[in-house]
Amino acid sequence: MTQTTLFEPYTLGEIPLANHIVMAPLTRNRAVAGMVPSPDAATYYAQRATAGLIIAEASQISQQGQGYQDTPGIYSDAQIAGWQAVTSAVHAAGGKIFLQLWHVGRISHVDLQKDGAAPVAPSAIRAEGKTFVNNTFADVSEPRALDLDELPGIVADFRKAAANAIVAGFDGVEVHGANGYLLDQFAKDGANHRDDAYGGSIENRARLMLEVAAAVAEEIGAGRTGIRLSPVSPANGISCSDPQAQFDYIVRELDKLNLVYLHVIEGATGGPRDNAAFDYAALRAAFRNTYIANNGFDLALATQQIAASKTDLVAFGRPFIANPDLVARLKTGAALAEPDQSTMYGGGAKGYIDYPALN
Ligand code: 8OZ
Repeated sequence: MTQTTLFEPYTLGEIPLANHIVMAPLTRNRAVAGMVPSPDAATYYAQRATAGLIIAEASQISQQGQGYQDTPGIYSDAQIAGWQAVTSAVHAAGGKIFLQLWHVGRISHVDLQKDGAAPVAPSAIRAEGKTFVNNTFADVSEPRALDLDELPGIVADFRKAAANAIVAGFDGVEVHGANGYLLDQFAKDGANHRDDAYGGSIENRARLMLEVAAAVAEEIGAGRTGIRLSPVSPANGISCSDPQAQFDYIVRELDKLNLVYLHVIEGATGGPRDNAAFDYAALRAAFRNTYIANNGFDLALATQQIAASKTDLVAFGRPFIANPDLVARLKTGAALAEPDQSTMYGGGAKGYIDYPALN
């Protein structure tokens, strides 16, 4: 096997990481009443604290930003307290942990919204897609277009959520700009047909994402602010006619903010990696700080991409579900366990905190 730096320490901005392995954010739908992270979440994340960095699951910045049943929030005091238990457990285990900040936009359902309101989106275009609500999969609801004067409130919600995450003890936050959720909906013309300052041109479609990134970085520091993008992923029914030009621009602008990392889902979320031609090296070259690559990595690909300087860190998602000690297993070449699909989303401790580590 080629030499790998995967298991060596790395410094993310000013944050020392034990290795180059990141646990990607994974939606697990186990929040308890009030969308508070479950007490089991502290155990679950602490079990995985040998990752150099954990990025905790997407957490809504407001009730409006919720799109699935039982996903945790980061807008109430009870949610902050719930997350405090998680960050303490991870820090006690020697790990580092960021929180992913999420607004789903049109990928939601009236039954999750205040007073049964329509979910919000750049334009009133319903996505082809499903959400999980009322214990079943359901078509997402017809959204309404956000008014121009509502956008500052969304930026403010992200800003407040970032401040809350720091109060909860997180080492930083990741802005969810990927997978067909609100910020990706604004960025991509398949979902954004606006004719105001937030639609049309590349600059206009990028505006909301860049305003959010700037506000979060101003609030908690650029050294604690990362962002996740998925330029060519069709996840959640999103499409873009000009992803290279759009994301080259976005990343050039993000670089000006000096964000600590750029986390990119390369290809289609969950695979394949080569669904569309895209020059990820151009994004990496435009960004001075840490690049985190994600999607379908195994040890060989991670080793090869780091050696070829295509990425700084590698984020593994699914493999962390059934392998709490993924880092040790990769290091020793031990076999990886396969996750049970039926306990992936929702439920209790089973399929969550009962996957054993190897001794
Ligand atoms: C799986 C199920 C629900 C949401 C994403 C936050 O794709 C998610 C998600 C993943 O980014």
